[in-house]
Amino acid sequence: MTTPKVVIVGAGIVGTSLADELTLCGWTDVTVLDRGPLFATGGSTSHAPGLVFATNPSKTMTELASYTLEKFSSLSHPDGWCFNHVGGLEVATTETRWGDLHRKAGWAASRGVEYELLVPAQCAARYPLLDADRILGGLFTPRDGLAKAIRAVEAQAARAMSRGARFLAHQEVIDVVESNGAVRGVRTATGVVDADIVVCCTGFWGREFGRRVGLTIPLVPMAHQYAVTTPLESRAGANSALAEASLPILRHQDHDLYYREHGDRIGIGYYGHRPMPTDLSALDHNTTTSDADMPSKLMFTPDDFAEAWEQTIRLIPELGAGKVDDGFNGIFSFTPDGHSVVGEHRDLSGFWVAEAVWVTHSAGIARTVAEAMVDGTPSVDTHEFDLYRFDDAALDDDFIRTTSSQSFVEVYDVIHPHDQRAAPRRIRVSPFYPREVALGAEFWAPGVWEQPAWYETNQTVLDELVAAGMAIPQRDSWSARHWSPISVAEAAHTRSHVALYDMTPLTRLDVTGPGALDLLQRLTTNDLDKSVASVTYTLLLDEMGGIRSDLTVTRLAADAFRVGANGPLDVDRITRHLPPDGVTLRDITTATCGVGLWGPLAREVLAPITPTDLSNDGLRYFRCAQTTVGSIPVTLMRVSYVGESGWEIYTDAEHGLALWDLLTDAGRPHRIIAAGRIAFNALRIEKGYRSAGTDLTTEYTPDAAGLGFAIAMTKGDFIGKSALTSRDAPKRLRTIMFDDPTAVVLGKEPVSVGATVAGYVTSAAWSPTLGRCLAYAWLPADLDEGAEVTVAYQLATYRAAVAPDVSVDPSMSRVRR
Ligand code: FAD
Ligand code: THG
Repeated sequence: MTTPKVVIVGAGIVGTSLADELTLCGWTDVTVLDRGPLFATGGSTSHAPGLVFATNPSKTMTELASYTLEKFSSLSHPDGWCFNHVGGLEVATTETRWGDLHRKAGWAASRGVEYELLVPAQCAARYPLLDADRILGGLFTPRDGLAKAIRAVEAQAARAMSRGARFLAHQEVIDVVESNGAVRGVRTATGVVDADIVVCCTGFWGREFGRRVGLTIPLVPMAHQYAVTTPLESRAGANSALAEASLPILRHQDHDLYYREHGDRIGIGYYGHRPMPTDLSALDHNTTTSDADMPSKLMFTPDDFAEAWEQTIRLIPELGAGKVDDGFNGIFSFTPDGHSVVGEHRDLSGFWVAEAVWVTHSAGIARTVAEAMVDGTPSVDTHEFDLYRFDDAALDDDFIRTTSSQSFVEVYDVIHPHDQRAAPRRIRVSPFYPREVALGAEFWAPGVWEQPAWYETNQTVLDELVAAGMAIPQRDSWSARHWSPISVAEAAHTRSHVALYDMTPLTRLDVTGPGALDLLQRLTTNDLDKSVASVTYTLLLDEMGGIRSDLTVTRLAADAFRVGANGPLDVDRITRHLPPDGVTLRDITTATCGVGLWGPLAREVLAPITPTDLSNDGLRYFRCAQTTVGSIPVTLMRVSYVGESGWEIYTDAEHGLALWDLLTDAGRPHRIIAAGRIAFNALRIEKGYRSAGTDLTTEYTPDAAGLGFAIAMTKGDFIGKSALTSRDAPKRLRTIMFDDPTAVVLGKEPVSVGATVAGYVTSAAWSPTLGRCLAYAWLPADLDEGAEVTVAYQLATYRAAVAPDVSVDPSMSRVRR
């Protein structure tokens, strides 16, 4: 059997792991080229101290790390171990960190990572060098430990070579050869190496390499300090030269520090210094390079380490008698959101990227890329590290530099799920922005769009509701961050009166042309061949039947569809499936704007200012009308993610302010308010609506997610259809309701049935209608409604019960009224 010719550029841990994984799949025509010597190439892997902590906010990244460390354990190398399970210990010196360690323990619990929360004396028992009086406790993870990165490279390379792969040193790839939109090979100083597939595994050189093929790979090479101390008397003879270490790897994140043993010395890594972005053009000739073969190793800058040393001596007093013996500033990649960058170039077929990958996730990412290449669909959800997850506006140089530096600064910080970056901000604002500012909007910018989270001027609405007897429990300090009780009042007011929601950031696409219907029918699950003016809720699946996203599709004309999507990944998916002709895709998001006008009084607001018959029969639920509001041309869609009667109203961006003003004027007699994202989220959870990326991922099928109604098995073929019938669904997305009205969770908490962790929360919100927190959780399929569960949140355990899927308006009487 002939398999594709693969050239991997870069023989670091990522390129080599990929060669191993590909050859394991039977793709044996693999050539790995590196500009440096083999296998200490001079890249980041050559000197990585190799600490592996599997626990991570991302479920997928936890799984990829777990795979990596178990795989490395199973590798054999003549010089000794490739992975040493010394265990991992993170210590807390502040209450906030101690809460955070409980949060991490929760992630570990629901993902099958062994862990133990330890009191200070237990920490000191595991790590006798610690001053136990300085710490509040620790999180111990026994399967974590040290990867011997170079050995893991050599062991995997040897295996790959035994299956036919070639590794070539001193082969700098200077160009990619392409024709007709596909790669044909790579060029080195000595000639062209033919290839059907080229994979960019060039580590922190990735950004530069991507430029050769017109691709922005958003990463910044950043220096990070690593030092090794003089020997510790108490550790003399504690570790054999072979073992190197027996104490757990240690993290002291309150001061951006981590530690491992090197025999009787301690290695110290530091993230607390100023960000040090590195100019690659200077590297190869850099006189500050401490090792001729190591462009990734810059001279140690002791001044930047002063605080690290001071804090280290406090935590590990015995080091006070010693000093830093050796150190360097090592370079590796940081990205705008801290995640890797992985995928195939959309406009150059056969060009793949696996960049900004830590040793920790290297084998897992390599396996994922191999699956994507060989099988077409990876076995894990990849949206967090997909090459195309970024908005175009986030691929600007300044944005990448600023946000990636911030990723460095925050790498060990306690990050709240709703923390917002300080800069750059106001990259994209809706036309309503000045009005939102005037209303005291508190803005969030999870991507590049500014979005009101709540409006301070709605304090009056809150005051009234409280005066009328509404009780909004005080929150604990963690869940009170980035939150205001005003948001609860906004949600309640939407259910009792009417509110305006800014929908401008929702991705809107026009798919038009004679092939438009066929394309969307093949790409999505529901039947879109309905009458003009229909709106349809439909799903994008992967080839294995897992959910990639959910969309609304509006048929504006026989050959014209308006797609409401969830962001750049949906655009990428559709773009990749465009036929050579017959379909035009246009992203109209920034050229247009929109509001959701929802609530029992929405009809009273809109009817007087539009000629369209808004009665229930005039414009039915899930139908659209192209009409006017005042004299503004608009598209009305009778859709409501908050589960109230009303419309999404879209117009061209230049009419935005006028539309806002018309609606607020018309709404004044009905006490219209503007409401923000927190209210929006609470209302959609009350209504049972899911959110792609958090509640929905490719790990789960539509039936499991409660979205079987959006599948039209009787229409023609669509992507993922054939897989649906055979896929097992042991879990279901369920709604749970907490017993205690003051209990609030934020997402990703473990959910137990009896004493067993059985699932995890995806999203949650405090429901004004029920006076309780509601959450979605992936739970065993056989749990009955009413079944009791417990949820671990910080240091508390909350009781909750499996609730009906839809808490508010299950009969649809509100939305259809
Ligand atoms: P690299 O190892 O840099 O490999 C890229 C290769 O591409 C290089 O060999 C380079 O020579 C080659 N190359 C580049 N351009 C070309 C070209 N044009 N033609 C041919 N070849 C080319 N990670 C952890 O998980 N745990 C840790 O504890 C940890 N600690 C770290 C401490 C320090 C001080 C540093 C610097 C990094 C640390 N990391 C750690 C990060 C980790 O080392 C890197 O993320 C990882 O090694 C990257 O692997 P890679 O294969 O992508 O890149
Ligand atoms: N508005 C528009 N497009 C969107 C969203 C939106 N696209 C992305 C995302 N949000 C899609 N999510 C949903 C989720 C649920 C519903 C609409 C969009 C919804 N569901 C009805 C239900 O489940 O009862 C569908 C009923 C039906 O199929 O008839 O309304 O907010 N434009």
